[in-house]
Amino acid sequence: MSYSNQELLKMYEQMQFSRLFEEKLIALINEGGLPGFYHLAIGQEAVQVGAVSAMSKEDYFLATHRSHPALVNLLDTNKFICELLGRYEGYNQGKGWEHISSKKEKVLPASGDLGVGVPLAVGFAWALKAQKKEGVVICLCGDGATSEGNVHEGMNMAALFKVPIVFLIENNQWAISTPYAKQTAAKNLSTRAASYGMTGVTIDGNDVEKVRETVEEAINKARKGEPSVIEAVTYRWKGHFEGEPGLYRNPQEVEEAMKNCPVKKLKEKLMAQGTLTVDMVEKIDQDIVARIKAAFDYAAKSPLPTEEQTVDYKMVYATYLGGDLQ
Ligand SMILES: Cc1ncc(C[n+]2csc(CCOP(=O)(O)OP(=O)(O)O)c2C)c(N)n1
Ligand SMILES: [Mg+2]
Repeated sequence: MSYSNQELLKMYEQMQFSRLFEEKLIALINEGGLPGFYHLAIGQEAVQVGAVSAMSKEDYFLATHRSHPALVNLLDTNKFICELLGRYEGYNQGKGWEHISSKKEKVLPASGDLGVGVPLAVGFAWALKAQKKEGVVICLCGDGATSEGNVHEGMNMAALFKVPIVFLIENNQWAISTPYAKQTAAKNLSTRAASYGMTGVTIDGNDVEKVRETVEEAINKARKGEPSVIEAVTYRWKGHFEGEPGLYRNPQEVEEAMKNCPVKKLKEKLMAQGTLTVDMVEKIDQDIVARIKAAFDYAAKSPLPTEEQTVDYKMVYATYLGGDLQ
């Protein structure tokens, strides 16, 4: 499958948006201006951007704790940054950055409980089928999460009940300090699909076009009641969360992986074919930085929750409805 220059440029911009957004988070964390834990996906942008660009308006995305590349591109930037800064206008009224969901933008809530997102996504996809809706759920899941029982039960049910779902396993080769080889004897994770009666494929997760093409095919199959598994292999450049030094791994391994940057790869291809110029690269970066700054400025002026709003917990129990409850 080949994509138009316009589509390729859009994928480049979406990956770069995530990269610059996460670099802004790093700067804020280093300044001491951002408390909490931020699981960055720098170096992994192609997996989620490839998936998001394959989705159509009816489709849903189930996030994990490491989902900025998808979320920054699916959600409203102002409302997203409002949540980051704990503002009432944020998706969860300032109560939970990592569990953002939105009915409007079709983003299903990530769970801090590893692997729990999978049965949740399967249930959601099953509901879409029961309601005879067109949508497919893209269910993101880390390599570490695939060792959780919930994931197996969810995949088994999905295949049995033929629900419209695509399991996208983002194999960044680490689950906190556990390397892939120490958590499973399986050579790759797509082989798991066969045991549930699904098809599975392992692809280069740093090739955004390949991810998009594979997810598009899987979405088409899922719409016909054929769920499947995609393992997209990439690498986590940063610590498990920003600031975690990653002393358990060899710096040379990280350096080696960083040579395979998905954003740089697409940029070089587009420059070589004349679709992207140095001036355009600069302009894209300037526009993204301005967009991020505008959202932070907006959020900084947006009110914090009042004392009463802070203890109004209905949002916590109805995460999927997000701000729509208001
Ligand atoms: C049930 C459960 N066990 C353990 C944890 C702690 N934990 C949080 S993230 C994580 C590793 C996740 O690895 P992976 O699924 O590969 O995602 P990645 O962080 O690499 O994106 C673990 C063990 C948890 N949140 N929930
Ligand atoms: Mg992982």
